[in-house]
Amino acid sequence: MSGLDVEKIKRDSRRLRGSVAEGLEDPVTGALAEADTVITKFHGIYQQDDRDTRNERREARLEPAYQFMIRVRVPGGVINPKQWQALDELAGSVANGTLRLTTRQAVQFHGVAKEDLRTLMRGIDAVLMDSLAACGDVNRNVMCHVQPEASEVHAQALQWAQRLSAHLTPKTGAWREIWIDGKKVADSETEPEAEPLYGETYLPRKFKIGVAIPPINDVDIFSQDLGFIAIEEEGRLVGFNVTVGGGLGCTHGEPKTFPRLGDVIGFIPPGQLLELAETVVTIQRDFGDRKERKHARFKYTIEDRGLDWLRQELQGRLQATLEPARAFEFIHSGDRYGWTEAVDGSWQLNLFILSGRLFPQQRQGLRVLIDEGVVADVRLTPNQNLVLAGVSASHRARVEETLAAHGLDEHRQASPVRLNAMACVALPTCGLAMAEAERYLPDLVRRIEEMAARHGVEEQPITVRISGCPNGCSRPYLAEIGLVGRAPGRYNLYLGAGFDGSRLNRLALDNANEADILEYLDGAFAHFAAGREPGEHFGNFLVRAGFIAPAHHGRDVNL
Ligand code: SRM
Ligand code: SF4
Repeated sequence: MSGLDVEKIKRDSRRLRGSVAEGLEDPVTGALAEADTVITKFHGIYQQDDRDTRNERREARLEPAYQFMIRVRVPGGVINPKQWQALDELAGSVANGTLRLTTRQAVQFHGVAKEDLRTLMRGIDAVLMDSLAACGDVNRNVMCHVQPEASEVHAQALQWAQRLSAHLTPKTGAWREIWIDGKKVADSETEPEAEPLYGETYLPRKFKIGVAIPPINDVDIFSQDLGFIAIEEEGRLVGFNVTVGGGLGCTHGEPKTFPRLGDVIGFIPPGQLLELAETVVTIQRDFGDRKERKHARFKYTIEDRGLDWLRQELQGRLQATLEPARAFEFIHSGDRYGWTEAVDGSWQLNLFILSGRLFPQQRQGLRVLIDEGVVADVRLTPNQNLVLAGVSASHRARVEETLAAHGLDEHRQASPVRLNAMACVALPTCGLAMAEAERYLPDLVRRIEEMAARHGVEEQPITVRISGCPNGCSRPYLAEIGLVGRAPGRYNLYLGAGFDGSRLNRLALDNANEADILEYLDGAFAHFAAGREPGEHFGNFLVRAGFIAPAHHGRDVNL
């Protein structure tokens, strides 16, 4: 993929059409043309192959077992019952039987064959969902804190997240034309439709936006290209602090690439949110690096040009000026499990789903509750978990009993370490994985749980996140214990991030095997058990005690 001229492919694609429709009709291969695999990302579709069978098939002189991953966009993570039923049915009929909840509140199908792509897309379209802009060089799924019914402010913040998503979605008709109705909006003879915000080459790279509501930083606001921190005064949403330039992906051995925390640059009232977001996106469109994709994220534009430059650029383009940032405090970047009562008197239950993977038995349990009508909507959390919302008090017992019968009650008994653990997908579907992540997480967590118990700190919540490569899809550089894949069975170990998502961690062990990682962690736990202050979190302790030096800047993370 690195050899492809992505800018040219975008420009020549006639607003994201390429030859995707023709490729779907080709029965000779299960794959699409290489340039079209760039285009389909903008449609939320990734061409993959089953890496578990790759060598075997190569030896048998077969083409790789091509299959597709489809990411459905779910702004703010809210899914209604009809939509859930459709997703569930498609998972069983055209995907690999699982639904995968992601770290950005979207849903993924894995293992879909080329000939089933249209069936899947029509299935989601029928319930008013789509996958346009779930991937690609555009604004992606907009994240939002997940319990909007907890207060008026939550409900308003969710609405803003959904409006942001709608405002920044590409205007191309290609998604509908290719996947749904085949009606040509543009062909090689006619001019394609206008794409007023993005233009013909879209953004230099992906762009991510999140909305956080203090004191919970579940969306990891400092990892977003553009973040909005809701500011509440006397129970009212008065506006948002704005963060810019977060991002986590990097490449092993390339110090020019690094994770970066977003900077808070000021405050805006709610009415300026859409204009501000659009303006930031156009600044990145105009100034982001279009030559080197590894240097094309907004964080590098800011790093290279500086925040003063950004402020000036904003001033020149915006009607209004940013006010000074208001005070806020985060305490936690995870989910709050269990039942909470909403302002309307209904109840919501935050479940734990290990690595966001819903297997058939778990899907079935959720289906029972949805079909019985006891859940008003399903919400996906930014930590790969799930909230059942709008449950009446009289249905709580029924919900609990059904969940327990289907292996969905881990939130009641799992350890604090397990409840704060995440892994990216990695093998066998991710083409970029260097090591296992999702499939390794249960073993790793078990070992850390045993270790914590040996040191008498098993009641401490500690964030553990594994990514199969340095792209950091599980946000491992913001975990108190972060593992990042180097090679099969080998990881970099990072320690010392803040529990509230406001400090990056730092490299503790380079390219280590499991035994070395566990031995190192054992030492860290021994110190923690002996020296922590009441209420002190693991990452904060390791930094305070000098066990690991703090990362003052993203460039320090890999030093
Ligand atoms: Fe990611 C690429 C999975 C959240 C940084 N990510 C990928 C791909 C599509 C691999 C590829 O390009 O071929 C992975 C598909 C695996 C599969 O088989 O499903 C993949 N990323 C995921 C998900 C599903 C991980 C998960 O376990 O939940 C998350 C989907 C989010 C969504 O719904 O939109 C996911 N990815 C993230 C995050 C976390 C976040 O956004 O909060 C990050 C770090 C934040 C950031 O963007 O800086 C992230 N993914 C990347 C990168 C590195 C980008 C960079 O700036 O260098 C890549 C590689 C790339 O873009 O070239 C990547
Ligand atoms: Fe794949 Fe790497 Fe992302 Fe994991 S972190 S899903 S291995 S790209």
